[in-house]
Amino acid sequence: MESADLLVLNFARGLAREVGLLAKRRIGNLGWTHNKSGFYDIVTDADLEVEKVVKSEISNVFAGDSILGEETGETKTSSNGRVWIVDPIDGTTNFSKGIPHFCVSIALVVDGTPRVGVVYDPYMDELYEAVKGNGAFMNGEPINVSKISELKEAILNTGYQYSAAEYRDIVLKNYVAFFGKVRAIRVFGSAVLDQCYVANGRIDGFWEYNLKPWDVAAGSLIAKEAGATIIGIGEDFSIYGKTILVTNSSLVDKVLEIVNKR
Ligand code: 2AM
Ligand code: CA
Repeated sequence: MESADLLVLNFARGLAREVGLLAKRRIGNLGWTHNKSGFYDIVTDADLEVEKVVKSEISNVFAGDSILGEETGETKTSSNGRVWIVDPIDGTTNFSKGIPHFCVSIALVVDGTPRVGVVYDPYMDELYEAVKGNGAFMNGEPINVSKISELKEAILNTGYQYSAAEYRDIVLKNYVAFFGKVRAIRVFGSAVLDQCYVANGRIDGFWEYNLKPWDVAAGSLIAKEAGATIIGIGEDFSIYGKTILVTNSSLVDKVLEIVNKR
C-alpha cells in the first residue's frame, strides 16, 4: 500500500471511531430532531455535530481537499481531484429512537473513484476499512462476501425512503417478487452497514434505489474489496448514480432477474 493511502487510512480510522463514539454518547440526548423534506426525513442535532467535527478535522489535516457531507453539502471545489464524502450518521431513523444500528461513513474519493473507505459501527465496535486494490477488513481481519449461490439460501437486504414516492411501486413489487424465493428479506435501515454486511458475508445481497454518494462511497469500496459484484439497476453503477445492487458473483444474475421484472 502506498504511504499516502496509509496516512489517509490511519486518519480516517481514528476519526470514524472518535465521532462514532460521540454519536453513541448522544443517544438519549439527541437535541432537536428536525424534519428535512417531510415528517419521515429527519436530522438530529447529533448528526449536525458529528458532521461539523468530521469536516473540521479533515480540513485541518488535508486543507486542499474538498469535503461533501450529507447535512451541509460540499465545502468547495477542490483543484486536486480529492473529495472526502461523509455520512455523519447513516441510519438516522434508527439512531433517533436509540435503535443500535447506525454508523459513521468516511470515504476519500480521487478523480471520482473511491480510494479509501472507513465505516464504524459504535455499538458493535466494528470498524470496516478498505483501500482500493488492497482487500477489505473488519477490525483488522480480512473479510469476504458469502459463497451462497442459491436464492433459497440467501438472506437479502433492501432499504427505501418514504420521501421517494416515485419508487414506492417498484419497492413494493420487488418485495413481493422475492417472497417465497429467498430465505428472508431484511430492512435494517442503514444502507452503508448493509453494504458492509454483504462484505463480511452476514447477508448475501443488498439493493436500494434513490441513494446519494454518501450512502455508497465507502460501503461500495469495502464490499468490492471483499469480492462483491456491484452494479446499478437500469444504469451503470457510479457513486454519483442513484441505484445499487451488491451481492456475490453467483447470485447477481438471479437477484437482478427478479429486481428487473417490472
Ligand atoms: P440516512 O440514515 O443517512 O438518512 C434507508 O433506506 C437508507 O437510505 C439509509 O442509509 C438512509 O441514510 C438513506 N436515506 C434516507 N433518506 C434518504 C434520501 N432522501 N436520500 C438518500 N438516502 C436516504
Ligand atoms: Ca445520514
